[in-house]
Amino acid sequence: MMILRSSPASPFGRKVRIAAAVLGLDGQIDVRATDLDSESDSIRVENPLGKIPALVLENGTAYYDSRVIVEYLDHLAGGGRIIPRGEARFETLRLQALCDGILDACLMLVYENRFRPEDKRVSAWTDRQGGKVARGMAALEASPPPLDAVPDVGQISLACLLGYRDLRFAGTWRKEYPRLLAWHDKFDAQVPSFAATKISP
Ligand SMILES: N[C@@H](CCC(=O)N[C@@H](CS)C(=O)NCC(=O)O)C(=O)O
Repeated sequence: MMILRSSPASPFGRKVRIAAAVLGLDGQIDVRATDLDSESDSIRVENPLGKIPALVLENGTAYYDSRVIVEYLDHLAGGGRIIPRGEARFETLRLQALCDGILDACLMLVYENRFRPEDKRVSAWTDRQGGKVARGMAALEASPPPLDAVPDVGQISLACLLGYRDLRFAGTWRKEYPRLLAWHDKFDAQVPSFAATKISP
C-alpha cells in the first residue's frame, strides 16, 4: 500500500486523490493526515520542504510535489491517461501550472492571515498575490478548458482551484465567473471523487 501524506483541506492533496480515483488507483493508496506545524510529524523527513502532498511508496521512496505524484500515478496506470502524450501534453501541463500558480497565491493570502500579525501585514504584498488570482481567474473565464470524459490533470487542477475558492474564500468567485461556474458544475456531476473529497469550510 502506498501512503499519501495530505490533509482534507489541501487543494494539492485533493488533486492527487481525484487523479488516483480517476485512474482507479485509489484502492492502493492510504491517505494519512499530516500536522504541518508539528516538528515531530514525519512529513519533514518525507519531504524536506515540509509540504503536502507527498506519496510514500512501499519501498519507502517519497515523491513530491503534486505534479510529480500525478505524473507517477499516470505512469503506474500505463501512461497517457491523465497527462496526454504528444503536443496535447503541454496544453494540459500549462493549465495545471496556471491553476497551481493561482492556488499558490491563494495559500499566500491564507497564510498571511494565519501567521502574520495584522500590524505587520503589507498591502503591497497581498495586492500582488491578489493580482495573480484575479488575472488567472479572468484568463480561465475568458477561455474555459474543455472537459474530457477522463479529466486530465489540468482539468482536475482547475476543479481543485475552484473548490479551494469555495472553501477558503467564501465562494465569491461564483458570481464573478459564470463560465467557470458552469464548468465546475459539469465537473462535479461527471467526476464522483470531486464530491467525495469535498469538505465544509
Ligand atoms: N507545489 C506544491 C505546493 C504544495 C503546498 O503548497 N502545500 C501546502 C498545503 S496545501 C503546504 O504544505 N504548506 C505548508 C508550508 O508551506 O509550509 C504541490 O504542488 O504539491
